[in-house]
Amino acid sequence: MKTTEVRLAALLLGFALGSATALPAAESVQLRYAAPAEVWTEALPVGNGRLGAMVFGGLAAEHLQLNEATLWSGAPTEWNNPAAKDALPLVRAALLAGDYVKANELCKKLQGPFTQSYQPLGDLRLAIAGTAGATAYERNLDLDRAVATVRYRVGDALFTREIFSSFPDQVIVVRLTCDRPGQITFTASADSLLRYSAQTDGKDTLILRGRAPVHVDPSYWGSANPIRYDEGPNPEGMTFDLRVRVLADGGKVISGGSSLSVAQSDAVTLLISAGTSFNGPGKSPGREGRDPAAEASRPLAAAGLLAYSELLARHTADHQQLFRRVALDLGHEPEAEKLATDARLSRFAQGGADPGLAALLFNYGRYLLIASSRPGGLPANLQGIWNDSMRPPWSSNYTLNINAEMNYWPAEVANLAECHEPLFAFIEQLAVNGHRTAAINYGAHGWVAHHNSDIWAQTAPVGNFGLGDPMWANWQMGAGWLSLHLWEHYAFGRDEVFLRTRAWPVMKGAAEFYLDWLFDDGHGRLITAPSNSPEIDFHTPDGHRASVAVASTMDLSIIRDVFTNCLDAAHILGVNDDFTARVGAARARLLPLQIGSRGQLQEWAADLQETDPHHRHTSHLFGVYPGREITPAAPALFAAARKSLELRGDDGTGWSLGWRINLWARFGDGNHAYIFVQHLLRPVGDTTATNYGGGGGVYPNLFDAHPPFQIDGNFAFTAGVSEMLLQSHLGSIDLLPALPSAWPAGSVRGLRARGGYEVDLAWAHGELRSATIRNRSATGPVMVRHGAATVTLAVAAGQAVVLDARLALAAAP
Ligand code: FUC
Repeated sequence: MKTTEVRLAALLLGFALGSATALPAAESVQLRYAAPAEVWTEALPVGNGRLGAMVFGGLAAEHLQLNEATLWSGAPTEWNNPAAKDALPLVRAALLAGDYVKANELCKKLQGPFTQSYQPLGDLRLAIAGTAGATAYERNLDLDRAVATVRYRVGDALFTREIFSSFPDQVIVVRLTCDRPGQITFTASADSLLRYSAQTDGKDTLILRGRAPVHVDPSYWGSANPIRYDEGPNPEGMTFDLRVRVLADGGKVISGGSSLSVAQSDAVTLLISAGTSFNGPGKSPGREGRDPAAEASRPLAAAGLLAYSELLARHTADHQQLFRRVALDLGHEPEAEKLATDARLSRFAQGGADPGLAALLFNYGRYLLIASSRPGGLPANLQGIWNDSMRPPWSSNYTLNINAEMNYWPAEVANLAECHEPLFAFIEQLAVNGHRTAAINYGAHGWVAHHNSDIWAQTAPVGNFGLGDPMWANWQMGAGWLSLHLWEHYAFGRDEVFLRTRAWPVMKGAAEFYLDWLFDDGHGRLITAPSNSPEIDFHTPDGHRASVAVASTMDLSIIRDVFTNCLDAAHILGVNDDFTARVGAARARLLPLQIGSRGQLQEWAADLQETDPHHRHTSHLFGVYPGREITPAAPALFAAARKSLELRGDDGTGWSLGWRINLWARFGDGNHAYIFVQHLLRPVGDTTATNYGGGGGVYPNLFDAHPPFQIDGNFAFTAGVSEMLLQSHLGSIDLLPALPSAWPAGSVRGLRARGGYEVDLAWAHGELRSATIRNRSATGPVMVRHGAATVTLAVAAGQAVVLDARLALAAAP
């Protein structure tokens, strides 16, 4: 498109606020399958931010693998390491002397314990009678209603199961019906991988009580005794309570020892509730915990007063209020859209066009965020809230050097800002704990967080006090990267109270740590050391491998980002004091980023050669995305960053592919971004073995495959598609900045832009047709950009402006 010929014009001013809520096309909001799930990565997830279920949809044996987001191993513990303070100067001295290998070894003296692991809750099993000879089996997940459905016929009778996890009512609901009376007969039982006992209340409720281990080693850590329970008389460890209540319409409910049977009912509702003893990150879950039985019983009793139709109506209303804010249409291929989702994936992988499949994965990311991250709860972990293993990959923890942040990349732009809230609450807790770590480990002010965290809000570097490889264990940038999320929440929504009371203290604390952490390189420049570019190593000049260096580009970029956001926030809040003066002075002295011998953006202060040129992390490009420091305004750095991305190649793990969609979108190259859209939609079958090298894609249930399953790639995909269609990090609203030729016609409604706007777009033949800019919370005018054309709009509060690109009118003033 010759963008210079396009004029943007304000066609219609004073348009009423509010947007159409046309029903989404079924093909882009439904996962459909013709057979029950055989493995976990074929099962379908439902969740309410806390209670999750993976629904297998078995015919005679239904299986719901259950999770409760607060069920973790461990307890609060002392993770800080006073000896770190003495080792730090030695590490720095070694690095300044160019002895990388020695510095790597010494870095181990800075480490603390591993984090704990997210634990599976249990499994509900239904042995269902009368399924022999079933036909017309189908199961699906409707993202628009957030309901999983199983349907089949036996003879003339049509059986239906519906499963959802309700946020308003805090229970998982299973409904079994048949269009003939008296046909529902089954036995329900529950078990758990954790220590448990199961019984019934003698009436209609199954009760499973259990306890989590006091320690679980990470999956990647070989140890003789990786899962440990406290065997003492007053044991530590989280306790939990899972309850399943059976409400039958007609027929009989028979209570066995540890199971419940239903005979010849017309229809049955199962209410599944769970609670744990988690009582906040600072309290012992074994000794100062909440009563899990009370936590589980309360919602069960309340939900039991509502009819199924009411539970369903309350659930869908709550879900759709979030989900229907955004609608995406990337075009349709009827041949593909009539297929089951797994068949659709294979067809697309073989080159069959299916733009609706990308829209489906985009919508799935929004669905998964709504299902795994709700106000009042914990942030989505590496697997959201869905985990069936006691030693899940990487402990299913909060991995702060990319993964936890990536989970929240779509939150603001894809109009789910409320779902960002659990991350903010978690960051505030990290800030509390991280103040102690900063003081004890480094003698520094402010707060610090490292590579990993968990439900206990651990803030020290991991590595089991000296056994971890500093390549991943030692990394001091957690507080800085997380602070960006609070700033972005303000940037999109313009909530000044939030900025003042919640964002500012966190951002300021992170900046205070970095003010102490930085030091003069002897030439007036501020640098960091030890410093990593997660989790890559390099060839040392004397022929070894090392990963700890001086002033990685990521360190400098994150610190610059924190400082810039602090200064911008201070300006808005009217703060002008010694702190802001120190931040301004330090920012001016940060070692500038450098361009290396290959024309690339250097990854470290020295032009070191990475050992793996195609490494999954693209940490040195933080300033391109998610940051905003490397932009076309600095053309040489921008070109060098692009060169670095080219050098990293065109493959990667699931989340790595997702990051690259966002990066290529920021480089304005929609077709290159689309290569990664295609890769991320690559079916990986049921492989769950960890692959660090590449080969990311999706499982049959569209969960992102690192492999193994890691949910961050799902979220990065949704963010990436948004970023291809709309950007707003440069102070303007940029329409269709990276539209690939594979999506020549389409529309999107409800994306958010920084500054307090919501945007709808329509395009055809690869060209922008119209844009609607709604003022949700903006003050002052905004520049709207499309290619080289710009227009500055003053959209009144509560109003919208429609731009019609076809009319080629002169730009409005
Ligand atoms: C980091 C990444 C891995 C994985 C893990 C959870 O260590 O390098 O690829 O995503 O986090």
